Amino acid sequence: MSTTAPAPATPSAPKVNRIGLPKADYEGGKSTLCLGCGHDVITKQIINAFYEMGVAPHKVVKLSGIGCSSKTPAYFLNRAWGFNSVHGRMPSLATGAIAANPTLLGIGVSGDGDTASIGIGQFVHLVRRNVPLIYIVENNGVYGLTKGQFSATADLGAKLKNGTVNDLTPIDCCSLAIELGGAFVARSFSGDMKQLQAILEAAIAHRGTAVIDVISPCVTFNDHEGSTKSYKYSKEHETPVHELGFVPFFEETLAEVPPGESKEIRFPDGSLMRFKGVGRDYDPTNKELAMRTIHESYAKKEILTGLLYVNPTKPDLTTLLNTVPESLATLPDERIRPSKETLASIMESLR
Ligand SMILES: Cc1ncc(C[n+]2csc(CCOP(=O)(O)OP(=O)(O)O)c2C)c(N)n1
Ligand code: SF4
Ligand SMILES: [Mg+2]
Repeated sequence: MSTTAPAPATPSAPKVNRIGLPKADYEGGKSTLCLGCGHDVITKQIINAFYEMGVAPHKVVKLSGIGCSSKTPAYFLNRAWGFNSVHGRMPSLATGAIAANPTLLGIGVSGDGDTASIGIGQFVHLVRRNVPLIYIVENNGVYGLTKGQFSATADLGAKLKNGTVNDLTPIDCCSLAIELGGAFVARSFSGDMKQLQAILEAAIAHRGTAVIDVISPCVTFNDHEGSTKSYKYSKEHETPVHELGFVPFFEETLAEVPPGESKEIRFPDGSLMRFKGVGRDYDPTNKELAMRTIHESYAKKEILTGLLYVNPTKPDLTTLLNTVPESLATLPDERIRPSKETLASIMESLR
């Protein structure tokens, strides 16, 4: 019998991403949402996407309004900047934050109530201005936080648990965003994690507003028979318009969708999205086709998912305004104050 004690196991170093950070650095506080809530799955995919893309957490600003969905920025990227705004007012806050510091990558998380009801006025102007922001609508068709009343995205004929039927026309955040000039408009489903992650990674690569409407079932108030935002209904009706293969700029060779079989779109940072058609001919750069397909699909009760429309060359707000690509807080006095001579000539011009 050997008397030598076995060598103590050396703990293996944690796996890190391309900037040397472990996944734990992309996590946040423990979720307080209901067990099984779709919003928690989206949080997980946000963590995965930022980790895989190697985004430095301190270079991110995360923003939200009010709702269960709007609580979720507390559950990812602990070391990012953050602000939880008033209900429906996240877009104006995001516009200010990004205008003041365009070096930050902005991500806003909202709900269907926060976006399509109280916040609709703010949402439309954010998209119209193409503010550089990843804008996620965690869409469950109800106001989850206030106990499950219909929101403005609830489908015609959808039923609440108590039997109330929705008889108002729904607002479709994707067609609305395309109509307003949105240059990155996607829909996904929290149950389709692979597709959602590819869309989130592409949104990180995009410069401009990236609207991502994610069907995210509310297990407590809207997951029953008669709901059109339940897990069962969404699984049965999800209709991806294409298969997505995202190739980040630093991994040119890795793509699940092989080249040659697909359409390719390049983003400003050099990343690439490959689109392989599924069942129909679809061109995500054709706005009219996108609108028509969304409408036809809705009439057939399909939940159309994918990157529905993209135009990576549309100038974002900071480019349009020609603002300095630096944080205003770090600019020295001599760059933010007009000289005496300039002030004098302005005064002269006003006489
Ligand atoms: C100004 C204002 N009006 C109303 C409310 C009440 N309220 C809180 S959350 C919410 C709706 C949230 O719904 P949604 O954005 O869909 O988020 P979910 O909880 O479903 O994720 C409402 C109406 C509020 N907090 N502030
Ligand atoms: S009430 Fe609904 S939306 Fe809110 S945490 Fe629970 S399951 Fe999620
Ligand atoms: Mg909701």
